[in-house]
Amino acid sequence: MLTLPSHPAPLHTHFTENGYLPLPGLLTHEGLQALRDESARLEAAATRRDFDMECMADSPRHMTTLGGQHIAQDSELIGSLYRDTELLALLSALHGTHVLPVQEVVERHVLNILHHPGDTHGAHTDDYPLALVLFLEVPPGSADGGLLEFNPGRTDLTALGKPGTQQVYHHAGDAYLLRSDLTAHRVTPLSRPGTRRSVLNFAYTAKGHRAPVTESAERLYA
Ligand SMILES: O=C(O)CCC(=O)C(=O)O
Ligand SMILES: [Fe+2]
Repeated sequence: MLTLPSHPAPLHTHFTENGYLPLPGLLTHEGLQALRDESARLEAAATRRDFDMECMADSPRHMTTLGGQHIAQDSELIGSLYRDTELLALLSALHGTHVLPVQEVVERHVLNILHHPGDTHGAHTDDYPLALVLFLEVPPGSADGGLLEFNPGRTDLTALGKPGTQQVYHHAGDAYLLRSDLTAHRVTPLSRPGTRRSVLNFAYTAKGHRAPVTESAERLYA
């Protein structure tokens, strides 16, 4: 299912310095295929969302989502990948401290699908400190939108688009790890009809981390 990097130490340094770490090819070919099949099956229960998120500076949400409660009930595959011992060990090595699964079910693991022109996951920070995002489907090229945009070390949403902002394209089967509670981030709008971008977002926490403080997950996934 996964091809784990064999030398995490330099990656830990990179992650600590940038708050973002690309993990190209984290999913094996078979793993990607299995998760694509699973998400295609689960998508029937997903919900269309079109609104502005008040608690995140009214940034737009135009996307189809499936919350963690559905995934926990209906997907043994995703539930067990989320708790995979080797994956947790890798994340702990990358973060430099013991990483824990999130207890709260709604935002523990979610499926986000952008599939219409203009679809976007607007600016926000996450409730939990770590987001592992797994790419299942992506637009053909970086000109088609669906890029991860973030500004390292900046929590204020107004930092997006300002100097230091990065935009990153990922391929299907890639993943990235983001220090998502302390890094303002968004997904740029899809620009072309007929393209899809679907990801699984696995949220993780660490000992002593505070409980979620925003309503954003309830609004997007409940
Ligand atoms: O789709 C992405 O790359 C980011 C997802 C995200 O930020 C989230 O689900 O909180
Ligand atoms: Fe996020």
